[in-house]
Amino acid sequence: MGARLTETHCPYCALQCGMKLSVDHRGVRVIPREFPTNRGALCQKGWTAADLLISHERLTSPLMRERRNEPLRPVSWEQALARIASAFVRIRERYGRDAIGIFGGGGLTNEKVYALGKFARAVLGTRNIDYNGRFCMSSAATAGMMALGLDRGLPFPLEDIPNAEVILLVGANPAETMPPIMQYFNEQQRRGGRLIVADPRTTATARAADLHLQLTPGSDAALANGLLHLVMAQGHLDHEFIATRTTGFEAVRRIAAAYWPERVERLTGVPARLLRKTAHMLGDCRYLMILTARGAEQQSRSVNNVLAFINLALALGKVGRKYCGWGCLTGQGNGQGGREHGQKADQLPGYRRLENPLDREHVARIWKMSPEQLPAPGRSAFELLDSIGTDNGLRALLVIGSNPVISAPDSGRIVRRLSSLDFLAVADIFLSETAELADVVLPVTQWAEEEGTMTNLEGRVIRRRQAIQPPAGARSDLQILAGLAALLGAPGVIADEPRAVFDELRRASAGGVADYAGITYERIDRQEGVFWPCPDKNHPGTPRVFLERFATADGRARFHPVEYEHPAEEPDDEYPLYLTTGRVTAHYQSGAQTRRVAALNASQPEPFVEIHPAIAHDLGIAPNELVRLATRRGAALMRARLTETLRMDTIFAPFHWGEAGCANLLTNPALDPLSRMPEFKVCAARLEKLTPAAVLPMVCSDDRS
Ligand SMILES: Nc1nc2c(c(=O)[nH]1)N[C@H]1C(S)=C(S)[C@@H](COP(=O)(O)OP(=O)(O)OC[C@H]3O[C@@H](n4cnc5c(=O)[nH]c(N)nc54)[C@H](O)[C@@H]3O)O[C@H]1N2
Ligand SMILES: Nc1nc2c(c(=O)[nH]1)N[C@H]1C(S)=C(S)[C@@H](COP(=O)(O)OP(=O)(O)OC[C@H]3O[C@@H](n4cnc5c(=O)[nH]c(N)nc54)[C@H](O)[C@@H]3O)O[C@H]1N2
Ligand code: SF4
Ligand SMILES: [Mo]
Repeated sequence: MGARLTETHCPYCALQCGMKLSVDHRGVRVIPREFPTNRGALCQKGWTAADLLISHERLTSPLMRERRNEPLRPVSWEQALARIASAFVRIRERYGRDAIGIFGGGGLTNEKVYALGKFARAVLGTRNIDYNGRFCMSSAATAGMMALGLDRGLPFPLEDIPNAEVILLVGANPAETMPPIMQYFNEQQRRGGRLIVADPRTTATARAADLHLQLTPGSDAALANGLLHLVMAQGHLDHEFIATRTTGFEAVRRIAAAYWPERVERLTGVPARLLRKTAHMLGDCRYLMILTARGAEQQSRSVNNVLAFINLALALGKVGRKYCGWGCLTGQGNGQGGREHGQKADQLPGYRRLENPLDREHVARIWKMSPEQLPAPGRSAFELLDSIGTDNGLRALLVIGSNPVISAPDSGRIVRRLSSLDFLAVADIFLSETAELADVVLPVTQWAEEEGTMTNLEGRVIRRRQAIQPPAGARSDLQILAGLAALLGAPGVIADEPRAVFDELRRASAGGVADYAGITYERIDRQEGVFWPCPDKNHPGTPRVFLERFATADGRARFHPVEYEHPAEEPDDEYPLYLTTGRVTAHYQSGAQTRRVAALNASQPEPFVEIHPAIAHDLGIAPNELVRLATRRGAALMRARLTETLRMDTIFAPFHWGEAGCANLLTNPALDPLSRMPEFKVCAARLEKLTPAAVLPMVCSDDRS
């Protein structure tokens, strides 16, 4: 018998590369496919994704423990769900509805995200639901809404990228985080375009660029304002665009006037000569794109960072025009859809707002409840977890699609918080580090075992299709939520079938900012995805937004005056280095999935820190030596990798590992005042050589402090 082929998408990042799964008697195999995003290419993670489906570490039975410190034991689904429902009821009676929290994820399908938001508000009645997108692109989303009135990561499809004459990538390392996307940048350069990269490290992306601005961590707003100062001085402002399509430039102009190149060189470490050259490139071209990612966006002043770059693009008249614009490279598989349909603390489906009376009314009608019954906005992701154990804090938590023990900032504190919950339930594919702390663990079906929709980094809604049967014992997230709703006295409120949920989502989003009303599974199949907004069945979808008007009330984009402010923590005598964190190609996020894929583990087997050889030499650190990193939050042990790709004042650690090598033991949970994004990208650290006597007990201990 021949192999059965199913067209679907990679389970990991927001590029959502098209792939086929081939299933026959020998097993499941990944075959790349032509899709308008990846055009037949895949990264290492995509190629090996089928290993997730056959992993022997897969959870196939619910697990439960009666008391903390007892081991988790397999139980029936009935026992596990009944335990969760009774814990929720008990805690709700004793401490009120808001003592129950939900923590979701940007990798969940649109259907799951929608159901999760509805489950929190309409079944549990809690205001406390948030998700890991707060740790991801929430600052770009906030800035995009403020300046342009709409948060669609990219305002254009990827196919437009090669047409840009100049592209400025800020804090983005797509060569390692989305390798197939590099085709577009390469093509842009082949056509004579220029690529400029702003990153404290000489990454693979920076090496591919025409110019590399190796800025000081945390100095992005100074860089943007400095470039604005220069394009003004060089006479590159688009006065007509500013007058007809924007408001608020005057205040921004006054601020930029004070960012003269020599001052900006001091703040950013980028030579004034390079700043001038960059400004000329930006100012002289017809088609300019400025794209930001986590480097600029994961800081305690990151909404300002993004606004400052949007100001620059607006001043040059390069937003809302063909082959131009500011965009954010969204990261998680459904990082875009995951932020639109209601798992965020302040949000209802269709990017509606919980604080808006008309939005409440619309969604309450679909949910067959009164608007008064809808709770108010709740706490943001870090604040939600950090409230555990405080007065009026969380007592019970359901985590679904995230692994915050590894990925939340100041993770030592988060582990202590989670351990002090009255009740923790985790739904996952694997026994993640967060699931290890749970009272009940629910095994879920994964990508190729279920259906649903995802919205990729372009705003293109695509289909995840089922290729194989799930293992006996696993249930889908939707089935879990539907089952819990029934036990909690709300049978039928959550549908357990993806198409039914999607139809409800379409109605709930109709007329909203992220309008999916005209999108159906069948249309997605016919069109290779449909771009939102798509308000009705005859509407073609919207690959390019803002061409005629911005999504603000008056149709104009808004400048926002932004000053550079220091990061919350800077190097000093005690902690003399900048520590920044990020990713390597082989691992995905908390590593819960990719650390279980043999080929990926072989390529990146253990936690490491990158150090400039000169710094290592001063400290007597040899290549590949185990070193101790310390910050005001805690300490971690990592393998030293010496490399000249770093600035002398900066070290870099990926965050894909747990235990003693967890980078988030070190990171600073200082939050952006508007987006509540933590400062993952900047904190002050000290590097210590280990004495031989110190190494052994530290490696063996399970100490997370
Ligand atoms: N291999 C792999 N790919 C992934 C993921 C993964 O975990 N692994 N995750 C996906 C997700 S969810 C996301 S959000 C994306 C993230 O994708 P990216 O944003 O490309 O990845 P990061 O490595 O987090 O950060 C990008 C760069 O920011 C730089 N940086 C650090 N500090 C600063 C600073 O102060 N200013 C500036 N301008 N730059 C700075 C870092 O050196 C780094 O090279 O990747 C997606 N793709
Ligand atoms: N220091 C530092 N920390 C960071 C970052 C950084 O750059 N530096 N980046 C931040 C960013 S951008 C992000 S996005 C976060 C991500 O951090 P996490 O939220 O921890 O991301 P994942 O590792 O993808 O976690 C997803 C979990 O859900 C499980 N899972 C996958 N699919 C499903 C599903 O369909 N249903 C259910 N129930 N479970 C599923 C996976 O097995 C995994 O355990 O980390 C943040 N943390
Ligand atoms: S780039 Fe992203 S979507 Fe594409 S194969 Fe790699 S992880 Fe998967
Ligand atoms: Mo992310």
